[in-house]
Amino acid sequence: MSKPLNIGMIGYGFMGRTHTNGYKRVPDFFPELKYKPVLKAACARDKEKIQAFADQWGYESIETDWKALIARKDIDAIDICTPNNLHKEIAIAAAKAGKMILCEKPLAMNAAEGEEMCKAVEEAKVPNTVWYNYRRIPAVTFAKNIIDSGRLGRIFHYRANFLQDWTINADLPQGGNALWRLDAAAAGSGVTGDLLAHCIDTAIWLNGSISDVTAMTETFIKERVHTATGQKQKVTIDDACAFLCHFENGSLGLFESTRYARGHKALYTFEINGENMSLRWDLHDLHRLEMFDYGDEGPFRAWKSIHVTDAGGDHPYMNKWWVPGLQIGYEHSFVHQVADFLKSLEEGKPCGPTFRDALETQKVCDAVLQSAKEHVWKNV
Ligand code: 4PW
Repeated sequence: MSKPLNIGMIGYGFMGRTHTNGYKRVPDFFPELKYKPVLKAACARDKEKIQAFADQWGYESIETDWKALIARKDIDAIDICTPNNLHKEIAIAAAKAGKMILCEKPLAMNAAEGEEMCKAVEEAKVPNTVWYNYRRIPAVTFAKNIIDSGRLGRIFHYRANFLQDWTINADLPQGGNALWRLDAAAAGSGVTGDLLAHCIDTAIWLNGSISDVTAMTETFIKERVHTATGQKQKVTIDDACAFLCHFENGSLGLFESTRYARGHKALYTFEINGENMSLRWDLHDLHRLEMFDYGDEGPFRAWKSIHVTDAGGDHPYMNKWWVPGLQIGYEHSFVHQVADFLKSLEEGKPCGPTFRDALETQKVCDAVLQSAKEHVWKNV
């Protein structure tokens, strides 16, 4: 018999939609799970907008004050989809009220905040997870399984990119609905927390901890009009960031992210090179995992593509969807995260990345930004 898990969603933007879609799809495609998400309430300050969101997506009720949402006895789990500057306060209050928490990435504005959030969820012993969704794209999970099997041998290199071009226009304001990502007061940082954080989360998951970093950042557009004041203000986010690092396993890392790569909307790629095998992946072709296996001989010792739909049931998550050979997409990574979270509740196990896991990513982000500021190597 299914057990309802009442969701209280805070926020209604892009991520509010991706997460809600996850909650809605899970019962149909993962019917074996004991818990079933119920869209109990959606919350935001703007009553009209949150009502429209609730009506469209099927939330039973609305709140305009997140404290009132957290106080409700009929809410089991709080989903935090607000700008980053609200994550800490909401998460700590939700933990104190004994609610489970699913928090949008990055965990916090910085590691000091993240530390407080970890303490709060750990003291309250509430299940928690952070939406680093790319881990749950089947080809990425498959790469993790291959790496964990040891087939790559000693790892030498890891490199990743996350490239976009949506902020090249100097007339774009900072602050306000979709544009809070450009306002350091709301976002904490620019591409480092927004995009590189994804690359770092995946990298740590696949290749282990990062020990030290050296970075450079650039802010190409120095001033933008702030939506709240209508005045030009200094831009303090990083528009672009690149860093080198050492992993604890002795391999070298190379990461780049920007919102100024004309032509790129969401190019997330990574490559890992081991002594026996290399793997590479590209979000634009998300089912393809490219592999070079040095164990292959003669003309077969070459790059190959494994299309993570061909075997259907043999690839992570794929047997939950259609028939072998057919595709799924970006939004399914969120469905998988909901399913894994519900399964972790059944099993009484943590659902990674937990707040504690995401704090490690946050610490790397902090070290990256500090290194860029000081022009020196920084330990994580
Ligand atoms: O979390 C990231 C967002 O803030 C996403 O994965 C991609 O970049 C899509 O939008 C932004």
